[in-house]
Amino acid sequence: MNVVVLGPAGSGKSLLTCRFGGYLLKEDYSVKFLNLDPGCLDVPYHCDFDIRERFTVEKIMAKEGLGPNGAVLRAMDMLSETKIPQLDGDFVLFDTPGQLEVFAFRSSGPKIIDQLSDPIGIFIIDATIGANDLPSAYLYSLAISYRLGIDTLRVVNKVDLLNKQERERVSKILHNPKILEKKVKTMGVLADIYLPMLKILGKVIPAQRIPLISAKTEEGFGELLTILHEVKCVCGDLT
Ligand SMILES: Nc1nc2c(ncn2[C@@H]2O[C@H](COP(=O)(O)OP(=O)(O)O)[C@@H](O)[C@H]2O)c(=O)[nH]1
Ligand SMILES: [Mg+2]
Repeated sequence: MNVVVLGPAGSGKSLLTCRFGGYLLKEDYSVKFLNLDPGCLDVPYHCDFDIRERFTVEKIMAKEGLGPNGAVLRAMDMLSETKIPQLDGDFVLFDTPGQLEVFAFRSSGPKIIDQLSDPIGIFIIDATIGANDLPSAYLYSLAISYRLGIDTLRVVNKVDLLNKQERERVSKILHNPKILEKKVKTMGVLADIYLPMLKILGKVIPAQRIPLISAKTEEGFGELLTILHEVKCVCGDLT
């Protein structure tokens, strides 16, 4: 199964790749790890393929006299021309570039995803964004999945950083996003857009299982594995 780990910078893509891969190995699956982030200094797992052996953002900066943003753009264009090796494994995990928006909204993301057979995305929502902003993170995940053309399940990561009340609030909103209605109403003219959107999310989000996980403590990994199996092995339905 080709699993592409997606999420904003710092949401925990690399740590989740490392720890969830380790968890799968302990469960006796064969696992391959691929790092597609040319900008990272280090990854916490042993790579079976590492894009940094071909190019890095740092070297591009030095060689082409570019600043960090220019070099990231250049690196993403180079990534789009890269042939990804086809590796065998029960789970082939792809850790993606730190700057998700550059990966997704330039050609590299869609071109990489196109090379993978039957991929599934795991989109990380960082729990520290706060419960009230879960809908915005969810909408962002939809935009990314749409752009990349990949079926994606969502996880809320870093729940170890939430206290009991915050965790309950996250669970509550995932079960019923419409409880945010009062907050949205205070947002002025854009409420005309947000309110109908919240109604749709109120139907869509509770129908999905969005596990609360921690890449640090490995909480929720069992549930994540179950969902992956259900999505890819049984019915292809994300609910
Ligand atoms: N407490 C906590 N920290 C996490 C978790 N997942 C990632 N981190 C930390 O968040 C930071 C960014 O993680 P990283 O995997 O590099 O994010 P990436 O940019 O998405 O690859 C690192 O300091 C991680 O140790 C988690 O579940 N809990
Ligand atoms: Mg990373």
